[in-house]
Amino acid sequence: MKTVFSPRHAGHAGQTELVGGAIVPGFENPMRARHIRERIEAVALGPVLEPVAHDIATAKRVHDADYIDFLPRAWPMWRDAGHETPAMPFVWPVRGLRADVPPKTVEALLGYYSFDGGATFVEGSWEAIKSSFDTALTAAGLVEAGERAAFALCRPPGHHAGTATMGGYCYINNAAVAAQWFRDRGAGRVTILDIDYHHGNGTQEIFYVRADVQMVNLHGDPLTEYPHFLGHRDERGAGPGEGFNLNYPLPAGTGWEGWSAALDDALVQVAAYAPDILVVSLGVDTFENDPISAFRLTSGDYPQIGARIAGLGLPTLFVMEGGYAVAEIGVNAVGVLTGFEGA
Ligand code: OKP
Ligand code: ZN
Repeated sequence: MKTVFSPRHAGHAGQTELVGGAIVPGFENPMRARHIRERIEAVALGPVLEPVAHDIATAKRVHDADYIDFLPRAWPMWRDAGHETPAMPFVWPVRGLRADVPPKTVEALLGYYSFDGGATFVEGSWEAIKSSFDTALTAAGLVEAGERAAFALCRPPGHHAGTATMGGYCYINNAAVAAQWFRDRGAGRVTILDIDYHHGNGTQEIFYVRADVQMVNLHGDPLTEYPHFLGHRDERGAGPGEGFNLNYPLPAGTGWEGWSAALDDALVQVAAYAPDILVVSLGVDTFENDPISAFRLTSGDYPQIGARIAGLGLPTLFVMEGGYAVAEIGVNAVGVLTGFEGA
């Protein structure tokens, strides 16, 4: 399997985040991509290609234009406002406040365009965000050109990014951009299967009223797990999209037995939808030792996930999302890919 990977992810570094009231080093760090890349070479998964630059207008097919236009401006505005620390929002237009009047200062705009404080900016962030978008589209191009599958080693991840909001380490929704790109290139139906530990709230929001993109999500129950405010079982799509959004919230502590049973049910639903293309939002924070998650999958489980997905027999684009057990992230993510290839 070919991988697309950009060294430009590495400028998105030195992030901090608030955990329990304390500022700590960000879990979403450059070592993640480095370990995955090294594992690809160690197992000789296949060639690693650099992405081709794509027009950012393609991101505006699934995100609001003003939101996308803000992303490259966030760090320069923050710096010009006199800050030196990572740019982080701290006020949001939630219930009872107005979200229909765009504010003018960078501090306010960061809140206007986010749903939490988890998507921060440093100087190299935009270049990394753009490279992640380019990586997804370049890998999508490989599948479009006839590859059975391709791996977009995206960093930063994307599945929490909605129509006009960043959050949870995500800025541009790479999987959603790729799915829309396949549609625009003539695919009739696309399925996004999101197996990251966290619910792909951004992807769900983007496609919620659409029947042409099926969204299937396996994740920690939002009653206790991030992002908390979306991802319940009763969210099944709306209007023409009714029935095309499927959520499998699972309790903290879920291991292979419970998780794989949900996957098998999900795969039956995907097969029934009969998409032309499958996009997998690949997170491996379902791993038993993940520092911010609570499922109990083991490294030996990941190749089986890949094999079961391969059983669909669909052209498949894997898009990297989360996974924070840095030492094992390569073994686990690449395990899914080798399992897919071996099936
Ligand atoms: C991004 B992805 C829990 C804090 C959660 C944000 C997690 C974002 C995960 N103590 N912080 O879906 O892997
Ligand atoms: Zn996650």
